Amino acid sequence: MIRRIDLRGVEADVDYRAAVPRADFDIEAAVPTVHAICEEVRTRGLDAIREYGERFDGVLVDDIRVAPEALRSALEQLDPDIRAGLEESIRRLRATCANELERDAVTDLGPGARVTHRKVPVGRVGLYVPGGLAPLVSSVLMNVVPAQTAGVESIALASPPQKDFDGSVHPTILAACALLGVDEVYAVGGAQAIAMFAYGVGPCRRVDLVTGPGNIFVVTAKRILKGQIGIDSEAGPTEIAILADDTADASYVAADLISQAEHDPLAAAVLVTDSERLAADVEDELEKQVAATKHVERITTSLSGQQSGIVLVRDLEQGLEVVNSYAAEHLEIHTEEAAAWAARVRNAGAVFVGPHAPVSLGDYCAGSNHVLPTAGCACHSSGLSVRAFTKSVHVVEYSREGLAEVADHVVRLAEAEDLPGHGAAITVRTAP
Ligand code: HSO
Ligand code: ZN
Repeated sequence: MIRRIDLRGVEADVDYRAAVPRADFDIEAAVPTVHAICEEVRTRGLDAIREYGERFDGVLVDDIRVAPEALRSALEQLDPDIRAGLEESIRRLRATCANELERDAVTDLGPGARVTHRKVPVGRVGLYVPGGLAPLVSSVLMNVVPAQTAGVESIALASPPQKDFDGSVHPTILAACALLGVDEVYAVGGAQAIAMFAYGVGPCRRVDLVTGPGNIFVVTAKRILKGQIGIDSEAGPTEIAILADDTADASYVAADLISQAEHDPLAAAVLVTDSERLAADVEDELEKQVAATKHVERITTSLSGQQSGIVLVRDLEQGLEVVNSYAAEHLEIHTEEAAAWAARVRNAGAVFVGPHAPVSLGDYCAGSNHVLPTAGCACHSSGLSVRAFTKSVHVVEYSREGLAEVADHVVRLAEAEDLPGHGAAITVRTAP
């Protein structure tokens, strides 16, 4: 079901990314189609949005903005156990987010010379919540809570219209919005939702920043419209990598690989281990556990795809190199001294340390965020956090004395760049 990739004989300094490839998630190939969708939305507005809803989601939506009563009644009808779960998740997320808030950094550089690095929330954000293979209600919380904690004033949320719910957004997603006090919700999915946010269409004003995961259309639209709007990382198909030694419990490892394979036939599940025994036991466990789970087909496709595998390494040092170059969305560490290995991880969207911190805990209730960079982007990008919804501005305050102190340096540097006008803007103030 899952292939083995033996890297034990491979010398250092190789590009391990090539040895453990991702699934085909070809954003560039989708650009022409998605570009056309964005242009239609830009030029034809609501009509285009409604037509794409009919074509891609199978339902013609009358009013794309969800009515306030629909939000209220979704919350009233929410199963109390699900509500309790959402509330616990919100409580934990709020606690970590509150702790992430950054203060302004004020630096005094001498008398009358101050620079403040001021943290400012983004004004208006558009949050995307997928509704495809599963309505990801937890993603509502993962987007909204950090945005609210950052102090974002205006939050709009879009999720695909559901045929089974009269073209509205899935009721559990609506209930979560109501629970969080988000009242601007649109039944719009895919690339058209991102274009709506970027251009401002019908009842939806343009936003400054779009965040949230999505399918190839959503991710491609984010790439095309980046610049027009800010985006978080490009979150593609889910990935889990596990670094494990002989002490790992094969039933835990297999369950965790399956948990993320469950998302998507393109999801990647990668075990990196120096233990033949563990590799064999995980293979047996996968056979057993997959047969007993619900979404067998999707999971089997994911686990048997080129993007998944059991990678055999000489030792954990080589394993660490592999996981650092792979830069997984989620990385679990099941080894002795797991925290010490985790501390040496540079590239991962989130790291889960030891046998009792599975990714699915992080998906719902750990207090961490589950909107994370995929496709190796963890080597340069971060997952959602309060910081993703915050900009910073340098505020420069100098007095005449403060300016005089540094004036000669500025003038000389300006001369060196043959920009005497720059220097003159200093001397006009400081010349006696
Ligand atoms: N593992 C997904 C998030 C998710 N899981 C939502 C369940 N619901 C991507 O990080
Ligand atoms: Zn998940």
